[in-house]
Amino acid sequence: MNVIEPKVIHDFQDVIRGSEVNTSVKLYQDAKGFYRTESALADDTLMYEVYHYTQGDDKRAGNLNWGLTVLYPVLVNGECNMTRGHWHENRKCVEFYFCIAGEGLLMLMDEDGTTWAEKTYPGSLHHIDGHLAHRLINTGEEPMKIGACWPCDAGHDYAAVERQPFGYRVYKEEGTLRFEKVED
Ligand code: PAN
Ligand code: ZN
Repeated sequence: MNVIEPKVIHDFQDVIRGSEVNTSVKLYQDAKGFYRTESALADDTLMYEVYHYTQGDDKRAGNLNWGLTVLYPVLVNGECNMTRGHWHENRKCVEFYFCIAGEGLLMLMDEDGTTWAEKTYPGSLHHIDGHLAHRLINTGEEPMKIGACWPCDAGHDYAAVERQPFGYRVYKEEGTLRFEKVED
């Protein structure tokens, strides 16, 4: 029997490594529109990184992506750093998130705009139904690392979240979280 090395290493102390791992980086200049106000943060401030890996056809139904988001502890005029947030284009596609490091919130929104959040901390596991928009928010003091597994044919529907934004914004003021309701 031939025994070979794995193609990919998900080092929980670090990131996902392997020659076929894709990495994307979100800087403040790409993320300005997510926040209620613009801040004086440098345009090249690193907000988050996304690593993802699959093997074979990355659109084939039944195939899976494995991923990692590293969301840095940045405040934008007091508003906690967050991912852009999306529904899956294919609303049938579920996703698992699990927290490896840091602490924060997984904000969820149904198609009526009802918004709530699950706490994330090391070991927390989150099943995200296909009809829920999802966004990560770092409320802590260290990089938040969230692993994920989702179907390759899920797609990302960002436009729907622009039409119907998440119902709350999350601020951290003198160490205390404040949730601000977004008015329609
Ligand atoms: C994740 C997200 C990742 C970045 O891999 O894509 O956390 O969030 P945005 O895509 O909203 O910027 C996922 O949920 N994939 O389906
Ligand atoms: Zn997703």
